[in-house]
Amino acid sequence: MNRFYVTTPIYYVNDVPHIGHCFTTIVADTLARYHRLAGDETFFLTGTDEHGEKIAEAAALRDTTPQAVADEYSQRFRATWEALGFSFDRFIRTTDPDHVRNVQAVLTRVHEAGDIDFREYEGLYCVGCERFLTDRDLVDGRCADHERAPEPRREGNYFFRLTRYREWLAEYIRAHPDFIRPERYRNEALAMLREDSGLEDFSISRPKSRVTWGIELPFDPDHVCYVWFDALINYLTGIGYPDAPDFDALWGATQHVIAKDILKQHALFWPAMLRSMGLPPFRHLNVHGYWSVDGRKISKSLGNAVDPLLMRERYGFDAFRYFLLREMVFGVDANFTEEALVTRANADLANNLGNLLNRTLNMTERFAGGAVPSAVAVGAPEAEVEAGARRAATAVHGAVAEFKFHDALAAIVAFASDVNRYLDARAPWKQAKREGGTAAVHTTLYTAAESLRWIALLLAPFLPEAAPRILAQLGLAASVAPGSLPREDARWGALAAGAPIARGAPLFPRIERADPR
Ligand code: ME8
Repeated sequence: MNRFYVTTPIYYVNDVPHIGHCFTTIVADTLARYHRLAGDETFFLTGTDEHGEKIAEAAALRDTTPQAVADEYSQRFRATWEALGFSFDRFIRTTDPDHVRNVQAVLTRVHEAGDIDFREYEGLYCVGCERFLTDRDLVDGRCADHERAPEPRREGNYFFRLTRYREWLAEYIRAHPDFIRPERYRNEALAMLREDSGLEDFSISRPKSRVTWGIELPFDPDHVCYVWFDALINYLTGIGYPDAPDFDALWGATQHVIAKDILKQHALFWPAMLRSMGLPPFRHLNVHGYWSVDGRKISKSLGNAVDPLLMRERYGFDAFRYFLLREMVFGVDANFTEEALVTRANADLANNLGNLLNRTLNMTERFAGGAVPSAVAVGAPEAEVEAGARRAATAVHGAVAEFKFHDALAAIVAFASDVNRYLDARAPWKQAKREGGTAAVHTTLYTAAESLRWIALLLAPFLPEAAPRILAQLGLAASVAPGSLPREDARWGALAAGAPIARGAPLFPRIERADPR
């Protein structure tokens, strides 16, 4: 049995879910659905990252407790993800008791391995980043990411001896070319590991005199664990580390999905921590680029973060989801505008796919009594459509394996165009007028309907609301069962003739215009 384990970053509870968090979660959800449909044993983990100074600071500003802030924002993420229909198997919180236990167990283990020691440290600290900055992180004396001046700090911290793992890790990344992908991020990780890159051990504790919101170090009750050391371990807790029966099997199938902002922690800190605690590395780290909105960086001060619930209300969540997956080349930055979403949804979903479905259903009512007809006069044009369906399946599977979701969707939509052209060329409305034309009309309509069945199944991981509705309108059971993802050698013609179609509201109505934001 193939296994598949996919994770998103756990999101900080100082922000509300926006297009960026939503995109990563859409990618993970798409992959989880894809693997479930392929029949693989699948686990999908998402959740919230709740400790650290950033949260304590937000609580102090609001005159409340960190726990109250964490509860409120974590619930907000969870409720949003549920409303959007994400199919996660666990929503983890770093305040969950099993996670707290695991972090302490890992700290003990890594400490015993001799990888933690105590040092005085002096430097410039950015609470936004939750770390000491180096010169490279500064622009005009301010943190380049958070645009705030860091604070000078001198304190005793425990350090994880990352530098001990530098050579091993560089070697591992070189020997496993797709461990970190796409390649540009692998190269970035290797650059960070170069001897002259200034790689340092990293601090894993904060003194309680300054921060109390965190997990206490098992070997020194005067310190709490640094939020990143705590957070990364969620990926283990989520699948029942250390003693769940299928932990090892799932761990070996781990696919982390993140954006480029947290590459260093995942590409360097995390594999070294795993090695220190005696676990093998995860399978792949998959890194995507950043979304900007209307050409600008998403920022709280601009208030331009796109609310996925609002997008769902305006355009339907599948249209939003389609746009994000179709527009961003995984690994490269992309820009979001509502105008582009509307243009893309109208061209691909309304005018192409939706049109193919509507005309097939209309003509089935008109020329075949409202039930899927039989294909009785199959010829070269039908064989060509069938070959197109198989090519689309091959393209989808190849693209998903490489995280090229835009290519997968392009292949499905291109196949829908081909079927539209096939319908134009066969012209059932003309075929019907010819003497004895019924067999030809029925064959044409069956071919279109069977193509739509393939399209719906291939689309199901990407558009989980629309795909079952396409199937339902074709008169098929609306559920998409595990194992139903068509491979290139799947049976063509599995759509049973005789089933009554069930035309409903148009699946992808044309969107008239983008709403002003
Ligand atoms: O970093 N474009 O949490 P976070 C694309 N708690 N993706 C974006 C994005 C954008 N503009 N903005 C955010 C943390 N993201 C830590 C993670 S994991 C052990 C701990 C997404 O709330 C993207 O997935 O800041 C990015 O990596 C993540 O949100 C950062 O979320």
